[in-house]
Amino acid sequence: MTASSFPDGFRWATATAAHQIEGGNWNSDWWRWEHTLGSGVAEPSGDACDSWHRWEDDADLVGEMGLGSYRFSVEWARIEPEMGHFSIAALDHYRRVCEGLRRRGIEPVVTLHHFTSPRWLADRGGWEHPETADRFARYAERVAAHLGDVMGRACTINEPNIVASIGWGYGAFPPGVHDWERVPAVQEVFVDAHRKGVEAIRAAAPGVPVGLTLSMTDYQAVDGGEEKMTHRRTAMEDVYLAATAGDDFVGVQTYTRERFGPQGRLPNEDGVTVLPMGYELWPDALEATVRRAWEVTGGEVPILVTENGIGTDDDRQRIEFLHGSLAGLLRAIDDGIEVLGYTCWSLLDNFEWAYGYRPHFGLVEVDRTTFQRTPKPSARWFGEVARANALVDIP
Ligand code: GCO
Repeated sequence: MTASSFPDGFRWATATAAHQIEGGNWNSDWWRWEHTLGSGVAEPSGDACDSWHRWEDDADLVGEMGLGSYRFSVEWARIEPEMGHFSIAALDHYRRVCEGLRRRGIEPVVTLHHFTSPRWLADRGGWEHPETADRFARYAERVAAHLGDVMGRACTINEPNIVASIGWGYGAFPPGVHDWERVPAVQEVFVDAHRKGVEAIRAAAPGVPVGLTLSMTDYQAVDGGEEKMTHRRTAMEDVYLAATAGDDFVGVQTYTRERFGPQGRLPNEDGVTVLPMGYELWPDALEATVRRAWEVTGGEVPILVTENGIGTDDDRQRIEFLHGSLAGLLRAIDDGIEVLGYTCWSLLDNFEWAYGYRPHFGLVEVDRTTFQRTPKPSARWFGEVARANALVDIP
């Protein structure tokens, strides 16, 4: 019988990312991409949730839910607006955010790169240029030196596999390249940057746990789809999981499953609910990816679930999804897998990249003109789970 309680010290968190909530991130490659004809982005990020100014409201919301951690990202385009020129004012801003969280008893989990890059970096080849790894390490060193004594945990790069595949394969993220042949070189730069980033952070902020966060999908083979599934999974995940050796944790970020037949990816299965972003409602995916990450890393790297959630207007569906994901996570923990914590994506309804503001992943609703935050019933339920450190029944 699987326990309903989570291990002592289990970290309950929610997450956001700078570009998706702060507003006015005009010096980034994403801002330029959003205003590029033909990029396919539904709408520009604009003011987002105005969290650059309203971050204390966000910190209060996290505290009121009783969560012990808050994962957010710092924006490279603000911290190093021109190559080699660092903004102390921007670094001080993020230091105030970390201090404000700690005053509320919340551990700051800081992501250094969450999809967006400074325009000057993109103009120099971005993540396809080998030099970017060293430029990232220099940036990471400055952030760790400024925030090392106030940040609780550092995530180097968020979902490099997504940036590489969507930016250089599908062409739906900047730089909008449609050439899968170029993706492996981008992967290599990301892996090199992560390793150098870990080294830089450990040197400047000794003792701060550091890891990579990776988008992982419950890849399933049906009717002879093993070869196609394995090919996709290896390219999307194993390259990066191998790069986490020696890290303090690996951040697993899971949303759904994908099925593969002999010809490749299969359409969604008949009868399975499809979410507004076009993929299946599949709460069991998290258990599958946590088990796989543990297996591929040989049980050497503790797991931290750094994103899990759904974009939906049906908040009860959100609660049911979270409940299902957490039930699966308990089964994995019950089997001896070391899971340090769970992070619900997202604190706020926010800018969902190419989809704009349409998908609602937030535990908290945000009025697009007044920026008023309103917690949803799922925020209350998730707060009960965190306080109980156990899986609470669905109301
Ligand atoms: C990602 C990003 C988040 C997304 C979330 C919902 O994993 O793609 O980290 O920025 O908003 O995943 O799609």
